[in-house]
Amino acid sequence: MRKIALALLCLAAASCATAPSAPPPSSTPPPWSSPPTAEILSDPSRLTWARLERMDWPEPQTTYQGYNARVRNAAWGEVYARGGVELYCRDRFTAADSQARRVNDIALTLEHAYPAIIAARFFGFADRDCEEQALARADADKCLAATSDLHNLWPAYGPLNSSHGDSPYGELPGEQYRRFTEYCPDFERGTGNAPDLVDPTDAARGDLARAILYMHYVYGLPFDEAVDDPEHLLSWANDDPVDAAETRRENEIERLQPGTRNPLIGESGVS
Ligand SMILES: [Ca+2]
Ligand SMILES: [Ca+2]
Repeated sequence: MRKIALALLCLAAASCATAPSAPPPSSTPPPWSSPPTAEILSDPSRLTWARLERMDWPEPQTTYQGYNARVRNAAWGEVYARGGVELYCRDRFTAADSQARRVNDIALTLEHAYPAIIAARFFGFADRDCEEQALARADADKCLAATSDLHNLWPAYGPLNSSHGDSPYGELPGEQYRRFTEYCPDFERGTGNAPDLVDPTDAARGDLARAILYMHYVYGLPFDEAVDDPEHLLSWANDDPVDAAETRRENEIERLQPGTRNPLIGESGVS
């Protein structure tokens, strides 16, 4: 800017002829330089692995011991007592739907974001009820706590829950893998030669990412079977920030599982 101003002054004043000459104009733009890394990392709204590592993660929950009727009743009768949002299709359901565990004539089930069988195998069991020990180093307490932690349980239509099964989440190219389109606008499931992945709709991605990150940092569960690329968890959490429904859900879970608030969902009681 100063050089331009000086040049303009020089046009009007011959005395400038003796001033140090500016470098000759060049058609080559200056080399592009990236913004300082510190600037990116200081953005408090963006998650990074470094920030996740530094977070104050809770201890495993001790309210529920295994994925049984008690935790299912807590989910439908407490967390979703006033209704909620179906995970994959984002349909709202009412308190009555929650009680009936059915909406739009489709069964509502509880989906484990981090598949229960994969968590159980990690803790040394062959079944998701953590009963059939498969490894000498089996940890029944962790297995029961992880498979019944409410943070990992989401209301989902039964057929979509079954379709996810224990396949990893990921991103599928294009939109040709949409399934259940008669009632669900954007549930993508790789079939045939496509990767064996479930690609959740944008509004569900952050919810799932925050749940899977919680399961990793609280229970030590590895990412590799839950998501095809852990970097998706960062971008999904960043691109689908916490909303009022997710905060309400977290407040209920914190009430039922004291001391286990997911630090990715803000301060206790703050929306
Ligand atoms: Ca896609
Ligand atoms: Ca969301």
